[in-house]
Amino acid sequence: MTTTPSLTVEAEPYPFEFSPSACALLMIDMQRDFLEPGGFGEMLGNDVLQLRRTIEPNRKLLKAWRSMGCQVIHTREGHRPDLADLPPAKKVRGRGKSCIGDNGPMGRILVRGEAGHDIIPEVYPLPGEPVIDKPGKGAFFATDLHAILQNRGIQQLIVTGVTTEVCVNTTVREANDRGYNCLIPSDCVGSYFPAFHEMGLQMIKAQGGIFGWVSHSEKILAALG
Ligand code: TIU
Repeated sequence: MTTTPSLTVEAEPYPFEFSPSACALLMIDMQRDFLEPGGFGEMLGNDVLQLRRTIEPNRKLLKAWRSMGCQVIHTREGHRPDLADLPPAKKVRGRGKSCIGDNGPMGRILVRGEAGHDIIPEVYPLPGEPVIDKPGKGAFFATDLHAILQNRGIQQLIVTGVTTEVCVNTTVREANDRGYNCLIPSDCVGSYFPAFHEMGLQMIKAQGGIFGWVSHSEKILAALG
């Protein structure tokens, strides 16, 4: 199915064309444990302010996107309470004192149903907006995201959330290989490491947009009118 693009967003490496009815806003892992002071991310020594700057632009974009009646999909990284879907390699990675499934500052770390695993209130899903619980970094791995997008005729994605070089980048690469065009608003994605954020965006838009396009939320809002 081909849909005629009807809106154009100023972007790099060149303008991004999309049809609102065939484009979903995919918000990656805006979870309390990654973004809130006192969560798992901060416990690991990360500066959550690097991620918190994405909240307001995401909130504004989400509001505008919802008001157009466009599709919104959220993701959360985490595991079953029995940890049956947690690869042993992921559990022990980092050799930290606490690992996935242990008690953390906001409940069991990266376990579904725990407070820290949930999405921050500023961008909380509305009833009817799919929430994809993913065990990996990419949102397509071991989830029904691709089926949902196909069933809804989605061909383009605006991908936001955290972190730029980990779950956002992995998801954009997975989406690109499945035939989706992805636009990433730079102010709506963030990393604990500013240099990785910058390079994560460069990697997407280099070589003629090898994985996708990079823009800014203000430019998307301008295109929406
Ligand atoms: N959502 C996401 O990016 N999960 C991570 O594990 N990110 C890190 O930066 N570690």
